Formats: sequence, structure tokens, C-alpha cells
Amino acid sequence: MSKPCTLFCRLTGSGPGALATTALWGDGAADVLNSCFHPKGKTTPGTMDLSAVLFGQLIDPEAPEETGEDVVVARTDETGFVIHGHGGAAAVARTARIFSQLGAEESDVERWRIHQNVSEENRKILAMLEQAPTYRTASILLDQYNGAGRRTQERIAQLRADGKDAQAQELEKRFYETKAIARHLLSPWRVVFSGRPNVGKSSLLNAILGFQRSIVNAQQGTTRDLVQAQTTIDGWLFEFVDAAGIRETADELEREGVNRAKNAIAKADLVVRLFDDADSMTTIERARTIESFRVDVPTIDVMNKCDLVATPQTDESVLRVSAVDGAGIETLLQAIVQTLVPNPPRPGEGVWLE
Ligand SMILES: Nc1nc2c(ncn2[C@@H]2O[C@H](COP(=O)(O)OP(=O)(O)OP(=O)(O)O)[C@@H](O)[C@H]2O)c(=O)[nH]1
Ligand SMILES: [Mg+2]
Repeated sequence: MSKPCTLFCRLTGSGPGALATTALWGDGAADVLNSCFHPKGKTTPGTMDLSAVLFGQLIDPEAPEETGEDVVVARTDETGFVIHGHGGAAAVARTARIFSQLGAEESDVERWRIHQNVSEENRKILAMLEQAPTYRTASILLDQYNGAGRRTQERIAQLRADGKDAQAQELEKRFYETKAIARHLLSPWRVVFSGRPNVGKSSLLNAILGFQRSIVNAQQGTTRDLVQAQTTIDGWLFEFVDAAGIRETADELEREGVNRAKNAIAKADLVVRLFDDADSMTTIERARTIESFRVDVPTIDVMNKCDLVATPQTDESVLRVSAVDGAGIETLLQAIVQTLVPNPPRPGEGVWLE
């Protein structure tokens, strides 16, 4: 007779924690537990009810003289258990060693979810959820795990079946819109600063991040390579890219920097076009026509160094900021969020995960 298949895996994240949870499942799971788990009462893992919990000690059958580990065992289904124990690395390793000695094989969380009959779609969402960078992105994913996206699709189908085509189309349009949001739940929105040398692109990046990530200097052409940094704003993940100021130059190194800047702009989700106190409205308008090839990506025009200007020379189509004293930066960040995510998903709303 072949040995019953038993698998186990750690469910809590790697690294030490207060508690660690290990799943154990398969035809031989109850036998494995019966061999190493000593419950406080009379009930054993093999006889416990579904969803019941047992308190007791995990003792290594090959070293019964060693002190046991206090654990709580819960039964999740006919052949599945979760074991909650101390989260220290030694305790986790010991649990794994005991299960392996008893013939269980180390597996992964994906197979545990298959055992738990989690659908392929929800397994994908759970894998994303583990990577969610913010509370906001995690709660959107949790809504999808709870069926928000599926319900939206069902609602669209129902509206069509009822002949309510206009409503169906409207809902479908909105659902389609959420695709861009879904794409940026785990990967950041890329915002690139463009502008001629010395307008303060690096200073602005540093002011947004709150630390000196990029080198700032009065000399033109300071930034050559791309300087990228991630941060979150309003619960969304952003990557800000500081690049070389764009200009014609004979300096070979700087020319490579300018090429990299142009490539970064081409891959951006949004470009912040930066000007400074030396630029008039006429200069800015001219730049807008020159850069009109960028129409496929939203742009925000910003005049930096407003601390040096007593009377603003620009109209309200240009945001005014100062990377030195921080004026206008909060408004700029809000404008960036508003441009990229004008209609964030409402709680419980379906988003289109690809
Ligand atoms: N007064 C004032 N000076 C600023 C401001 N922002 C930047 N500067 C100064 O402007 C100069 C150029 O700043 P950078 O941030 O290096 O400019 P950049 O656009 O990154 O320049 P390149 O890397 O050469 O393209 C530095 O001397 C900064 O201190 C500001 O808001 N106000
Ligand atoms: Mg720079």
C-alpha cells in the first residue's frame, strides 16, 4: 500500500513574527498530527470537528525528552489542518522538521489553496494581495477576491438580457476604465520630470521624497542617468523619475543622459513639464507646441522657484511650486493623483484584473 500523501507549508510570511501558521493537509494529515501533537483534552486531530480548535503541545517523536511547543490546531476541512505556534525561526523550523520526519512533504501556499478549492481567479488575486503595497490597493484587491469584478460582469450581462443596452454600455465603459487602475495596483504609476537643465527637476524629486535622493547643483547638466524613486500618495504607488535636462549638447555623456530622459518620457504615465522663474508664459506656450507629440500621455506644467518671483508671470494653467520652501508641492501631488486616477474605485466596486 502506498503511503498517504501529506503536504505542509508555512502560511505566514517569511521572517520571524509573534505567531507562525503552518498548514498540513492530505490523506495522512490526521495521522501525522496524531503522532506529534499532544492535545490537552481527549479529542484528537483525527476525531475533532470541522472548524474546531485544539490546544496542546507539538512534541518531536524522535526527541520526546525535549520541551514541547505550545500550539493551537484548527481543522479546516476533512483532511486539512492549520497549526498556529510561536513565530520564532527555530520554532517554525522545528515544526517543519517534525512533519518531514513523519513523512509529510514541504509544499507551497498555491497547492494549499488548490486543496482549499480556491478558484484559479481567486488564487491569482491572493497572490497579488500578498504584494499589495498599500492599504488602499489591498482593499481593492480584497473586494475583487470577494467577487466584486465577477458581480460587475454578471450585472452587465443581466442588463443586456433585460434589453437595457444603454445602462449595460455605461457600466461596461466604467469597468473598462478600471483596467488602468488594476494595472497599477502592484506596479507604480510612472511620473517623469522633464525640462531644460537647471529648472529644478532633481530638487523637486528630493522635495517630494523628503530626502536628498538626487544630486542638486547650480551647474547645468548635473543629472545624467535616470534617478528613480518610489513613494505612495493617497494610497497609490508612484515612481518618480528624474532625468537629464533636455538640450542639444556636444558632451557625449550628457547626450546619453538626454536620450535616456527621452526614453523615460516615452514610457511615462504622466510627464511633469518643469519650468522656472526665468520662463515667461510665451516660452511655456511655445514648449507646449514643440512637445505636442506627447499628446498620448497627460502632462502637468509646473513653474518651479516661485520663491524667487514676487508677481507670478504665468496663468492658472501652470502650477507654481518651490522645491526650496515646499510651496505648492502638496497641490502638485494632488493634481498628479487627480490626473492619473480621477475616478478611483468605490468600496466594493469591481475592477478589471487582466
Ligand atoms: N530658489 C530656488 N532655487 C531652486 C529651486 N529648485 C532648484 N533650485 C536651484 O536650482 C539649481 C538647479 O537645481 P537642480 O535640481 O539641480 O536642477 P535640475 O533641473 O535637476 O538640473 P539638471 O540636472 O542639470 O538638468 C540648484 O542650484 C538648486 O538649488 C527652487 O524652488 N527655488
Ligand atoms: Mg538634475
